Amino acid sequence: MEKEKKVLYSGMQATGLLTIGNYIGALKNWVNLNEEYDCFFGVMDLHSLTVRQNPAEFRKAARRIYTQYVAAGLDPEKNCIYFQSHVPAHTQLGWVLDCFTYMGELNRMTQFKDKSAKHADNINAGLFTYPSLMAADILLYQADVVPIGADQKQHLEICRDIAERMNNIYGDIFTIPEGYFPKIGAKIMSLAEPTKKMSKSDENVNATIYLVDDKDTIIRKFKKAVTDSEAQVRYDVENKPGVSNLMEIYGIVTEKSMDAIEKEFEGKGYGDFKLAVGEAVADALEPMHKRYAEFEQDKSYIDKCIKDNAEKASYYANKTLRKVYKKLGLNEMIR
Ligand code: AQP
Repeated sequence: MEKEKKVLYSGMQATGLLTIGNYIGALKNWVNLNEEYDCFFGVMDLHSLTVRQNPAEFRKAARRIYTQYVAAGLDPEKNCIYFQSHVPAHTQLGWVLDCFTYMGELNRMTQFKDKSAKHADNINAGLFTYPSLMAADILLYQADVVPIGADQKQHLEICRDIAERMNNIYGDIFTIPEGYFPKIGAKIMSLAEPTKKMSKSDENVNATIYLVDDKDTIIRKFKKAVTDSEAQVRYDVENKPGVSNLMEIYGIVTEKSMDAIEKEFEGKGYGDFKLAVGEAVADALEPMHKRYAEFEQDKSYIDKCIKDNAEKASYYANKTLRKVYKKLGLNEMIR
């Protein structure tokens, strides 16, 4: 049977507070796309275990991310928003995919290299096999489209390779997913080191704008953002990475082009520019802050969504898992 709408899958790790990188590179696009597709959005709590978490903070962080998805405008009654750990099929298929993923492929992953360097005391097997669990996340829901930032491109490619490999051996098991990359904003950079990606796990709080930051904090952080000594608002990623990053952020939240921004700040200094960026970002996040506060007042709505969507996600995921097990020749359970 033809699917009525194409399926979209995406998710975020619960490794800390969401940043405007996560928002611009992912969440904002999800909100724009969610009417067009049947959507599954995961809070990827199992993936987050590849880095040591403080259990109490981790539990809160994952719940906060769930609520932020909803506060950003994703309706949990229309979109399946769930915790990865609530659907055991993820790890079950993850194991199967591990058996169809080559060490050489995993060895090439830049995220593994980056994270190994960052957590040299904890280079665990989960970090290494992260891409096959991510492939399971996507393939379980037979996703057609996966909106992601540029940093996840390599992981999506390995997912497609694994799916094609298994389809070639066993026939049609998986839909081959396509990436969806924002035209601008696919990689928002750190405010402190603009040649490095903005990340929620960055230890320098001034490098990152968190979605929970209030207006004063946002403006203060933008004022401190590293730029250059040219004092000209001009888009030139190679020679002016700091200013270009701020221009991208500003352009996305105000929907202005890079040309229009250059004209707007012609003859003005970086002080005016940074203030404008800070105000625009704070204004863009304000509706989300308000809705988030409302959900915090009454937790029962989010509780119900978490429960209902775990069942919904499990239904679809188990359907694919059963198909895979059968194709591989595993004996069915006798009930
Ligand atoms: N700086 C960014 N610019 C654009 N997109 C970004 N994403 C993350 N950072 C940026 C996109 O957000 C989605 C969720 O990412 P994730 O949480 O699964 O993992 P990540 O890419 O490793 O994100 P972080 O914030 O950098 O987390 P940590 O610090 O834990 O590694 C993805 O679609 C990602 O592309």
